[in-house]
Amino acid sequence: MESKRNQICNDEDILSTLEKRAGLNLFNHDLVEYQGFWYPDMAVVTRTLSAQRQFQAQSSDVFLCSAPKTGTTWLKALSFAIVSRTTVVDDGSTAANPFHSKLPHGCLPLLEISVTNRDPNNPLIATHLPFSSLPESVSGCRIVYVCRDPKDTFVSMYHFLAKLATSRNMEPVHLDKAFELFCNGESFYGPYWDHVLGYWNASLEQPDRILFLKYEEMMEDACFYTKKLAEFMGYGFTLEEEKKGMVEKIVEMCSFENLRNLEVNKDGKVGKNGPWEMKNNLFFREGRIRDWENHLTPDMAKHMDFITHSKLSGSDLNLLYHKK
Ligand code: PAP
Repeated sequence: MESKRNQICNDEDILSTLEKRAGLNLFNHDLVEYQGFWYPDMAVVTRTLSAQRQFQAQSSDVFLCSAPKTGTTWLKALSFAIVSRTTVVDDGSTAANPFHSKLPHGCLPLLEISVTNRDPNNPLIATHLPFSSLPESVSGCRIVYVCRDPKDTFVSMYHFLAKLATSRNMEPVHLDKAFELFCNGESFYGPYWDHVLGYWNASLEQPDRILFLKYEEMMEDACFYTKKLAEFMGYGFTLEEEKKGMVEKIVEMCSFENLRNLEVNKDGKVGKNGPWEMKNNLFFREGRIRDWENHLTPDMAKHMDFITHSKLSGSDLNLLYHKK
């Protein structure tokens, strides 16, 4: 009892000293710095701290990890469709397919928001937490990480936040200001490069446990990466399933075009009536590689590439996508 009370006091002390700063964030909230990264608000930090203290992962759990705007929605959809393919794909009916009633985000829990009431048949848990802040018990579980060229990640984040602000009658951040903040690492779950490097380095140390994916490579060969993802998660396709076109069906079902055009993703909302309520259609914009060419000046692109080269120097990770 005494030690619990001490821990609560200790946690309150930790939380009260955290730095807050205006940055590139949801609903123009101040960012909160925790363990070297910027969090969207104090409530998320509080829940992260409590997950770090209490969350007990099962060895069969699979963590889907990403910085925001790097392909999270797609990775969630593919992974969920893979593990529940008997209902999602085989059944074929709209009623059995959760993608017709919710955004892929609603199909699995988010570690730093809610992991209570888990479906025992679903081993998937998503998180935007950086590798270094994952709860201790995750160290025995498989992790899939997806990343994306920083320029496209930024452009996607900028549009998402601008639309979100407008939907709440708030002033959207200006592109130049947003660019400066992102480059300084002052964006939610940023610095982006540190987030990627944490998982990259861990994947080099533990390649059997951490699958490191790139959005652009997945876009170029979605079937190949869907098979790879399924095998990694322990849900590999049988020859029979492959012959029946199961891989292609999953790729098609989870494609940008298909998900974007579902009624629920045109009109529905996620986090209904809560502080984070958002329209599902915000998660589907262009779904393309190199859309940054339409939004960044050549100087901006050069500047961000320079940061990427500097931040990643010494690692052999190439985050910049070049057309084949
Ligand atoms: P989140 O972190 O808020 O969940 P996330 O899904 O990581 O966002 O990123 C959104 C991007 O993925 C958007 O990119 P864009 O702004 O450049 O268009 C979105 O369009 C894209 N996206 C969403 N669903 C898919 C999909 N099924 N296939 C490919 N890209 C997708």
